[in-house]
Amino acid sequence: MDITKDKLLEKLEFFSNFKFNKNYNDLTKEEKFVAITDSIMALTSKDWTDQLGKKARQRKAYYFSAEFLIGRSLGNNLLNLGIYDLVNSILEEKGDRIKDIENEEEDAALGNGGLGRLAACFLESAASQGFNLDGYGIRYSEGLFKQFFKDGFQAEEGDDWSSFYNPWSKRIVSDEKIIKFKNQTVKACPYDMPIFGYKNGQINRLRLWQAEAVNEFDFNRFNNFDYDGAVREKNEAEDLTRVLYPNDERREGKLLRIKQQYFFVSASLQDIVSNYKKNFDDKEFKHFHEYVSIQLNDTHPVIGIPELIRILLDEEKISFEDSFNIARKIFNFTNHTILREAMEVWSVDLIDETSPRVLEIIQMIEQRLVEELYNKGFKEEEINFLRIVKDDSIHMANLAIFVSNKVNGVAELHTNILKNETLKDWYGAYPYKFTNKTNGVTQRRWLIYSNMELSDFIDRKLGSNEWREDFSKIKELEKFAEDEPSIREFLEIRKKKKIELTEIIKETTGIDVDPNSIFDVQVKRLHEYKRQLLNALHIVYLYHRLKEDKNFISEKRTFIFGAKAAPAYFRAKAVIKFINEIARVINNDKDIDGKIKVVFLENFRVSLGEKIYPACDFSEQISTAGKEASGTGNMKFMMNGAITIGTYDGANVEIFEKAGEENNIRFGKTVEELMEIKPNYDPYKIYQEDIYIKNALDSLMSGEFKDNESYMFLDIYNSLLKSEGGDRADRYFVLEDFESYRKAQEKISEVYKDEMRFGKMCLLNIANSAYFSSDRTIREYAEEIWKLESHN
Ligand code: GP0
Repeated sequence: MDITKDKLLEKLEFFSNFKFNKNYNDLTKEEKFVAITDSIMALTSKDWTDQLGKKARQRKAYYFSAEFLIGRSLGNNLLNLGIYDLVNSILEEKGDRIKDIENEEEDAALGNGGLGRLAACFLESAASQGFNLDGYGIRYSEGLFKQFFKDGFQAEEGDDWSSFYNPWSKRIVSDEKIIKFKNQTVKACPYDMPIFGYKNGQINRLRLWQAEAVNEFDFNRFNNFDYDGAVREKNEAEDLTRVLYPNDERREGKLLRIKQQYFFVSASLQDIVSNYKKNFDDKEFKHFHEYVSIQLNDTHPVIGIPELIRILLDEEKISFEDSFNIARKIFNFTNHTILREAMEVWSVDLIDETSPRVLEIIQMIEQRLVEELYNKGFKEEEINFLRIVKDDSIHMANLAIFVSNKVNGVAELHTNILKNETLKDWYGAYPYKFTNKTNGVTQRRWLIYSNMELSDFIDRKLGSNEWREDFSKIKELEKFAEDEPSIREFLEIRKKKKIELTEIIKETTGIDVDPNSIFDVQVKRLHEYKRQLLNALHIVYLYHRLKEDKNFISEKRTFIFGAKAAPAYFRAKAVIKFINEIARVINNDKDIDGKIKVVFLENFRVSLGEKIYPACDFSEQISTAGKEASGTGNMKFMMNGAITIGTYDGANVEIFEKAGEENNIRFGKTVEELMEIKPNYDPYKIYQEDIYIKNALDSLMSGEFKDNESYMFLDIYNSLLKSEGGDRADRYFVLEDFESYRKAQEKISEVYKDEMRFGKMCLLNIANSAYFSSDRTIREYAEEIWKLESHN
């Protein structure tokens, strides 16, 4: 790929004329964004086409995921193609700033949070390392809702992300597939996006399916004045891929959702099978597994297992036995959570309503499971516990584990909990299937692209930019941990990124924050187990102390939040309102001399994250131990030098281990300790015995913070102190960990005060972040699960 300035200029002018009947210089910023992206697509399309042809007969892995949280693509694609600086200089010559053009791009928010963003990082890392990993998913016409605040309450609106123009994908009509449900037949139309590897010429593919009607328009109905009826089939088909379900880690048993899942895996498997037939002469599919490996991202695509068997059995006339054995070699399954409410269970009715034949095949698989366990010497109750079909429901995780070749958790602690608790009977039956793959994030987007200043600093210090490709070299930064001038330079860069964020805060919220204050940040989905409430109650505590004594803390603090709550998750929305109220009261209280400020940024998303991670001093990773499977935000912060204030949970454990506990702040009870406390846990006692905790909680009820009669604060208060409907009070041990968190927070001021010490700690976090690159994660998947070779 050789993209030169001349070629770019030529294409820019061409697309300006072709698309808009204008010269480039007369385009609006939005049109310029389109002309630039079209030019990139045009200049890379020959290579892409060539590679598709070349790879058709190579082994590939496919990442099946209902979510790909891509965010923006322009900046990252330019970076990976090695032309960011070139395009930057062309735009400068034309009087534009590249960042302004980048800001024109809508985020492709086709995912909820960590799980979807992980999928996007994985595709990028695989391409960058020359692995044939393609993605398959859904092209939702509405991405994750946009969030805004109305009187401090979360409100949502649709995210019509692709209506203007979506330049990164190509609709490939000739690869359409037909999907048959029990009572409906639709077309699946593929939209292909290129995934550019970092300066290696590799282009992989993300194929997202959109549902369309087989017959868009019924002429006769229209002619008989039945206008709605004329387009009914079209609307019903398009409804299938209209929305991304905004539930994160809580699931809804909705017919539409299981139909979405079946829709995209059926289309993807048909695609894989038909390509195989096109490229290989193997009617019996004897070598299929030598070319195909599929990773199931959580249980969402698990219905693909019986669907593949259906295709092989019914359409390719392979025996059930052989089809089943092929499936067993091809599929692998990743679990992302141990939360009960997140394990997908579908009623038999719903599966039947989706595809009766798939239901039959699930029952055949179930038969195999029972036989196999019986032959292993399992007793009846033991077998019953592991059944796929139980009480008229299909347990998707059981189906996945039984058939998959490998099953993995996403951090060491998480995988151990799977083996020893959540899935211990499965582990007993099939120990060799279980493996850990600690998550990672791509340093290209989250460090090199998001924090160019810091990246240039690293180049200068290491005297080379090799670390950008081989991230293990980042370790060499350690040499500068004691070097005062380097630390000063480093702190200056951090300051610059903080000032930039300050400007965004001012623009979007009107709040003035001091860039010299400590930036303490918690950005992630809002969920009780993530414990934004612990953070909030601590802020209230600090505020109460400051009211008594303005000098209670020496360093100014800015608490920054970003979080979307699932629209139906009342308590999560209550916490948003609570934090917004805290912000309103504290930011306007003259008594405390601006010692603390609280900022809740609206609509947290990938493109906002890119501006937040580099500007953070302390990264809040405060989930209840055992609940956050891995966390990936923690890694994005670490790579940018933030210090983690965190519990012993998920990948935090590994962060502490790699970067040293002395360079981070650990607090809170461990999983084991909580298990011991659990039977006799009494949060009410803690509340009564600690006046500050009591005051903080009482602020929910006293009118100090107001919830506009929504009863939201009562709900929060009750959740901490009263057991309700079988749930313990304070299920997530907020009060239990409060004291320890308070001490950890004190340590923040202490650490920050000593600039050199603080800078050194930050630098050591970056230097030890190599393990958290998704390049490392993907290498492990490629070698141990997918058996792929690098084409780099
Ligand atoms: C897990 F089950 N995760 C789910 C889900 O529905 N959505 C989701 O984002 C997350 C985990 O909570 C995680 O710990 C993990 O790192 C991520 O999946 C990727 O494995 C997020 O912090």
